Amino acid sequence: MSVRCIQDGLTGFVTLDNPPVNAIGREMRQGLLEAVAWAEGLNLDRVIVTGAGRAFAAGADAKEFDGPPLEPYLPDVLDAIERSFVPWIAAINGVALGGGAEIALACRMRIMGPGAQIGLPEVTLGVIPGAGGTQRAMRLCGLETALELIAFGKPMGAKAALAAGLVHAVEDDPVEAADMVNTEELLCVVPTWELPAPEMDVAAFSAVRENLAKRSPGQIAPHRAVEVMEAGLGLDFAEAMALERATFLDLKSGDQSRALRHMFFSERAAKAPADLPAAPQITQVAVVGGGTMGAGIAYACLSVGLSVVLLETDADGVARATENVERLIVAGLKRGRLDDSSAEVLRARLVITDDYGAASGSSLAIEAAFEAMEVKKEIFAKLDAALPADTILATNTSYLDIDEVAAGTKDPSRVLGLHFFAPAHIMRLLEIVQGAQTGDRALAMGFGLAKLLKKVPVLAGVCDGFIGNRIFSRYREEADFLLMDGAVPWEVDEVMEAFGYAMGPYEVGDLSGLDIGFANRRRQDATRDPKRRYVPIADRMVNEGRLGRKTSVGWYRYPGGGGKVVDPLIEDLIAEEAHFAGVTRAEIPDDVVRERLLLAMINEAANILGEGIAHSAADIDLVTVFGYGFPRWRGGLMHFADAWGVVEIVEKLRLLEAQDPVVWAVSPVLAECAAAGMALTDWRAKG
Ligand code: T1G
Repeated sequence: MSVRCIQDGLTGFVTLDNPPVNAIGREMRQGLLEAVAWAEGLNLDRVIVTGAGRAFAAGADAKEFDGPPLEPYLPDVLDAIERSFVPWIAAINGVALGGGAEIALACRMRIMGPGAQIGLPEVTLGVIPGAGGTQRAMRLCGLETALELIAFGKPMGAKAALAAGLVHAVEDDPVEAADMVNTEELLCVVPTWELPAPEMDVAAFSAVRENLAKRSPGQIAPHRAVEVMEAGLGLDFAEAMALERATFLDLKSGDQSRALRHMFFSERAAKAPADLPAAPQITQVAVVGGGTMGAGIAYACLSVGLSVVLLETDADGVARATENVERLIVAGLKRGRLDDSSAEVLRARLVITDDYGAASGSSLAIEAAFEAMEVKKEIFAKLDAALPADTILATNTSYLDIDEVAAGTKDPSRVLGLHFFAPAHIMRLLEIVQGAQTGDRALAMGFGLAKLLKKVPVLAGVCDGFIGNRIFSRYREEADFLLMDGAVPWEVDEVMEAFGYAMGPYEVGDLSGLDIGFANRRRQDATRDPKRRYVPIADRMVNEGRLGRKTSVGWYRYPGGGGKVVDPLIEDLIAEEAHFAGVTRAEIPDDVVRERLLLAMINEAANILGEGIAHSAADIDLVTVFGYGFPRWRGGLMHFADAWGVVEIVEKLRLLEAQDPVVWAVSPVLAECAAAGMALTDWRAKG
C-alpha cells in the first residue's frame, strides 16, 4: 500500500510509502485521491501528509514515462487535495522533488524539516513540471525564483525555500509542527490556485533565456518551461494548467526526455556486479605519485574521510606532492567545500613520504605515476615488497596493459586498473579495468572505492585505451583525417560544439597537451597496421613545439588571459602535409564532418562491445557522457546511435568502408543489429 491513512483525533495522517524514495506511481495517485475522500468523510480539521523513510517523494515514477499516462492523473489528484474542505499540510521530511514538490505546493500549508529539499528538477529528465509546478510555484515564490527553480532544476534547501515563500515554516519535526498549527490560521491561508499570478516581467524572461543559452545549450525542456510560465501569466489557472500538462506530455515522448531518462537509470544501474563479494572495508589508501592525478585522487579520498599515504620518489617529489594537495585544499576552502577545521582534519589524515613502508596499513594502493610501463613495473615491485599480501594494487593508467603490470607481481589476482579522469576529485567516471587474472576481491574493492567516492563505476576489459580512451583515440584519428582531407581544426571544433560537446577535439587536445597523444602514437608504432591510413599532422605540431595551452600555442594560439585565437599558420602546416602526402584537399560540409566523427566513434564503440571490453551499451553511454563530454541530453553515444537508427548507420559505414576497408571495417555488432533490426542497447554477447 503506497499511501497509509491514520486518524488521530481531528488530524488525519497520510504517509507516502513507496520505498526507497516514494516515487509517485499509479497506486500512490489512487491512494491520495482516496485519502481526500477518506478525510472528508471524517470530522477532521486537517490532513498532514508526509513521506516514509528518507524522502517526502522523489517525484513521478519515471519508469511509467515510457507508457501512456494512466488515470488518475496527478494534476487531478492535486486539484482534489487543493480544493478539499479539509485543509492539507505538507510535512516535508526529506526530498520533495518534481511531483513530490507539486503535492506539497497543492497543500494549504508547507512545513519543512531543516535538512529537507524541495525542487522541480523535471528538466533534468527532459520534461517540465506536469502537475501544476509552473503555475503554483510562481504564485508562491514569484516569477524570478520560480524561473530559476524550474528552468535549471536545482532544488532548494529549507532556509532558501522559507525565504522564497515556498514554505511557511522550517521545524525540526515538521509533522509535529503541522499538528500544532492553529486551525484558524490554517483556514486563513489562501489556496495556491486562488493566488494571483505574478505581473509580467520581461526582463526576468529575457534574463533566464540568456542564462539558458549559456548553461543548458541544446536542451529543449527548459525553454518550453519558460514558454509555459510566460503564457500562463495571460491565462486563467485552469487554462494555464492545461497548457502545462500538454507541454509535459509532448516532451515526455520526445527524444531528449528518453535520452535523459536513459542516463538517469543507467547511472543508477552502474553498481558492482551482483556476484561480487561485499566490498572490503577501506580506511586507508596509498597513492603513488603526487602529480596532478595522484594529488587529485588523494584529495578525493581524503574528502570522503579516508586516510591517505601519498608516496613519492624523493624529498623533491614529496615537496611537489605537498604543494599539489595543498593547492586542492585551498581551492576547496575558497569554494566553501571546506572550512578551516575540516581542512585541518584532511591534512591530519594525509602522510606524504618516500617511505613505502609507511603505507603498510593501506587496504588499497593506487599508482598514478608517469605513463610508462617500466616506471609502473618498478613501482609495483616496490609495492609488492612493502605492502601486506592482501593489499589490492591498482594502476590509474589510461592506456597501458594491466596484465603486463600484473605479471610482474607476486599475486596478479590483486591487481586491477582504476582509471580516474582529470580532475580526479571532480570527474565522476571511474573505469574499473579487469585484467585477465584480476580476482573478485580486487574488483569488489574497486567498486567499493567508487561508491565511497560517489563515482560512476564502469567495468572495462583490457585493451589499448579500455573503453573511453579507445573511442576518443578513434575520434581524434578521424578528426586528423578530416584535416588532411580539407577541414581545419576550428571548423571541426565548431561542428562538435554545435552537436553538444562543451569543447571540440582540438580545443580538448590543446587543454590536455598534444604530447600525450604523441607519446601514445609512438607507443603504438610497433603494432600499428601498416595498411592503416596515418596522418602525421599532430606529430609535426609536437615536433615544432606546439603542445597546446602549456606552450601557449597548439591548434590555437593562447595570447594570455584564458582566450584562444585561430592561428592561420595551422592552415599552411596542414596544406604542406597534404602536399607531402599527395592529397588534394577540398572543403568538407559540416554535416559530413559531424557524421564521420560520430560514425567513427559508434563503430569503434560497437567493436568494444563485441569484444567484451564493455559489458553493455549503457556502460559505453556512461563513459562517453561522464568522461568525455558527450551531451547528456543525447543519452550517450550508443543511445544516440539507436535514436539515429542502426540500419542507416550501417548503410553510411558501408559507403565509407568501400573507400577505406581498413579504417572503416564495419563492426560485426552493428551489422548484426542492423540485420536483426535490433537496438545496440539490446545487443548481448552470445553465450
Ligand atoms: N522515478 C523512478 N525511480 C526513481 C525516481 C523517480 N522519480 N527517483 C529515484 N528513483 C529510484 C532510483 O532509480 C533508484 O532505484 C532508487 O530510487 C534510489 O534513487 C509530474 C513529471 C530522489 C534525490 O527528477 O533525484 O515528477 O537503483 O539511487 O542518491 O511534474 O533519486 O535503487 O533500483 O538516486 O538517495 C522528477 C529523481 C520526476 C528526482 C534520491 N523527480 N530522483 O537520490 O537515491 S518527473 C526527479 C533523484 C516528475 C511531475 C514530473 C534521486 C533522489 P534503484 P537514488 P539517492
